[in-house]
Amino acid sequence: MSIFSLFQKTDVLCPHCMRELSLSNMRFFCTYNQDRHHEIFLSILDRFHKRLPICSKNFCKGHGKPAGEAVCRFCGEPLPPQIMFHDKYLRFCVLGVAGAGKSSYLTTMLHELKYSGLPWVIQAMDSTTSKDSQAADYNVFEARHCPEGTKAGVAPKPQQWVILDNSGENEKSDHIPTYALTIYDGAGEDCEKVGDDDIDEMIRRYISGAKMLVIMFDPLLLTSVRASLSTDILNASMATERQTSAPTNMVTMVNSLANYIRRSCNILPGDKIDRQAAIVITKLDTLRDLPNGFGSSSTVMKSSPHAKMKGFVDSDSEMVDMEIRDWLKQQGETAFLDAIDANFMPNKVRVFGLSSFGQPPDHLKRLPTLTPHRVLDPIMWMLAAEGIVPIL
Ligand SMILES: Nc1nc2c(ncn2[C@@H]2O[C@H](COP(=O)(O)OP(=O)(O)OP(=O)(O)O)[C@@H](O)[C@H]2O)c(=O)[nH]1
Ligand SMILES: [Mg+2]
Ligand SMILES: [Zn+2]
Ligand SMILES: [Zn+2]
Repeated sequence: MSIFSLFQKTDVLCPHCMRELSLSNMRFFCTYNQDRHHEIFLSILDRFHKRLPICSKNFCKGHGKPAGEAVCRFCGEPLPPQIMFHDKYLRFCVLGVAGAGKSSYLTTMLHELKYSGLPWVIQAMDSTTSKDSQAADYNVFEARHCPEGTKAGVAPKPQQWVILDNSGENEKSDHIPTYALTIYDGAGEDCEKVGDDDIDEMIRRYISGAKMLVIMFDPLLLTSVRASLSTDILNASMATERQTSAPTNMVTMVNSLANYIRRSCNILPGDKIDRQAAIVITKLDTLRDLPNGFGSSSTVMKSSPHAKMKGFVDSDSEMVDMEIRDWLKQQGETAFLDAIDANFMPNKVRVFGLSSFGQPPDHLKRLPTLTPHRVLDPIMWMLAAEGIVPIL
């Protein structure tokens, strides 16, 4: 793609503030003279051709060259070049109450994505993502410790990734498809707020800008599960400082999360949420040996076929969806399922189950050797919906 034809496509959002970008709401800089960064302004022709402005300063090393840096006019953050050159822009938001397992999931999911055997190169787009994800990855995979709770009240910076697709279908052309990926992991405490107090403006934009919502539920909040699980496993697998000992009603949880999403996306209270939503039951490892858990012969307990098959195996995912719904019914949680169907569009919602760690942590929150289970399933569903991986 030529550098001059950047803005022909529609889907350019600032990855930091999720506002739609056109040439006029970006500022451009010439970066050729390192000591003398200077702003370059768009000419009428630049606007007409939707192209980057060119430095016309006499004696500048960058004279005649297009701007080397762009900044979002709304939030002032620099725009990584990948955000302008990508073929597809994927954005997803991980939501759920405190301690549901969101941050643990993201860390292991990204780790698995890098080593999944899929023909992709995953690169951090900015230095914050690179630094933060390295620290999170080290904490979980090397130091083997559960993540800290995510800070509430303010929007944490979303992670910005880029996927280079080497699957070779385009061998003849010299173009490698690239997908920009923005992932937002909020604090559970923020999602739990009910009532109409203002949601942080930034959090609101991340949620409404997301293509897919990953909504996580902790099975350890179910009364039937708590009754049959050992106290040791229960304590080790809960964010004890954040999750209250009294189990929260799952129905209230779905409804309040749905309202939180509605308020963020300006959806009327009576309307269903028209957004791809993955409903994810976390910490599956704790249910493995329970009499009222999932048997080892169930599909959800078997390893995931998607990455191995380099596509999204729809029949497997439908089976998992069905098994979890059946299981929830057996636990007496029909109202939870009804609440999901009442809030989300039936053809856009799917139930997933996963375990980020594969086994429970110990009482000091230290982790055993990690064996993440089905952590790529929700993202493979999104990639399939975007036409990036085939539906098998
Ligand atoms: N057994 C088990 N426990 C898990 C798993 N994932 C997370 N946990 C437990 O859940 C706790 C909370 O996990 P986090 O990933 O921090 O949860 P969060 O949703 O990010 O929480 P907030 O940041 O407070 O919103 C961890 O400290 C672990 O004890 C898992 O796969 N298996
Ligand atoms: Mg967290
Ligand atoms: Zn911005
Ligand atoms: Zn210049």
